[in-house]
Amino acid sequence: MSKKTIGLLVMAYGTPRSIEEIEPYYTHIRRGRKPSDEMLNELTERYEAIGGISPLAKITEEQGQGLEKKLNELNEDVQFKLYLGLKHIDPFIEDAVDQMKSDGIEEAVSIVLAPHYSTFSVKSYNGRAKEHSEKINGPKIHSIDSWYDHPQFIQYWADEIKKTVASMTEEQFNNSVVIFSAHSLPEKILQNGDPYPDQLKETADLIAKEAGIVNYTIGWQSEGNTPDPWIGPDVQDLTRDLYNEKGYKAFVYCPVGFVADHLEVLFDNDIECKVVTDDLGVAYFRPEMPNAKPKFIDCLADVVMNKLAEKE
Ligand code: FEC
Repeated sequence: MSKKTIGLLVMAYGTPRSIEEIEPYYTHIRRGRKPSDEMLNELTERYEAIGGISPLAKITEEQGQGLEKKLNELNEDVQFKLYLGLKHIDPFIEDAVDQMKSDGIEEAVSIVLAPHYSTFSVKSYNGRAKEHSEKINGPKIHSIDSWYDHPQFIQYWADEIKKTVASMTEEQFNNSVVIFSAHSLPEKILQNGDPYPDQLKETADLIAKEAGIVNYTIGWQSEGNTPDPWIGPDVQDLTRDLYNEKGYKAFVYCPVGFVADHLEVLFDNDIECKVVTDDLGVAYFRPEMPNAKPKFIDCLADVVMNKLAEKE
């Protein structure tokens, strides 16, 4: 008897794969409004500053393939088949759902490569997948909402922080602070009781406890280019405030709201935050991102397995 195939819908933000793709990508992020030349140039310069294009496309692919492989190693009676669905560039989430339908997939599990739930992010990924599937009479999708407190995710960051701490001088360690951050969102999400900020705080508390860190706080980064107020404090302002108030000499940035090396980390942390720490004459540390490291893939596989066990 042939094994049942379950669709593994892995959803991620997406990134332009060439300079030419920056404009359509940015237009999609802006819900169809073309960016001005000035905005486009500014974004292109940010990509140039991290080497031309972002490594995100390759990493997302590796994460998806690693997860598919791990799940197939763990399960003998079913076969998982990977479908990548991106938020802002092809293959879009809807393309992946279409592909599942044309491959005859009847049941799928979906995971977003972002740990924390927000109405602005994870809800929209899962909503797009389910709505499209209902529209085309496609597969039944079991959506995962969040995994910000998964023990293996917490352990990943705690281990990275311990490695970072081990590389510090004693003076740096005695005067260090860890800043846990996620992508900022417009403040209006808070009016409807969005769980996003509380989930970030819980991630930070759990990691700090596991790593034995006492000096830590949360911050927000990468806020968008729109007139709305965004959730703060912004990590750069926070760095200056912490320096002025507490005199820390070493800053450890943990962008735990992301899972890969990409523009928002390589530019917003490694360039923008570092400009601030250099200006203050203090040390900058940024532990490695999970990317497709086996420990992280194992964590994602456990998240998927738990979801499937829940439905049985
Ligand atoms: O190419 C790369 O390497 C970077 C990809 C990238 C990731 C990412 C993650 C998140 N975003 C979230 C929310 C918003 C909101 C706006 C917004 C704007 C941008 C722009 C770029 C961009 N985002 Fe993004 N984000 C990435 C890239 N993001 C480029 C446009 C230029 C700019 O504003 O900086 C504002 C939209 C608007 O203008 O109305 C809101 C959230 C995440 C984390 C969760 C996830 O991965 O889905 C939330 C990666």
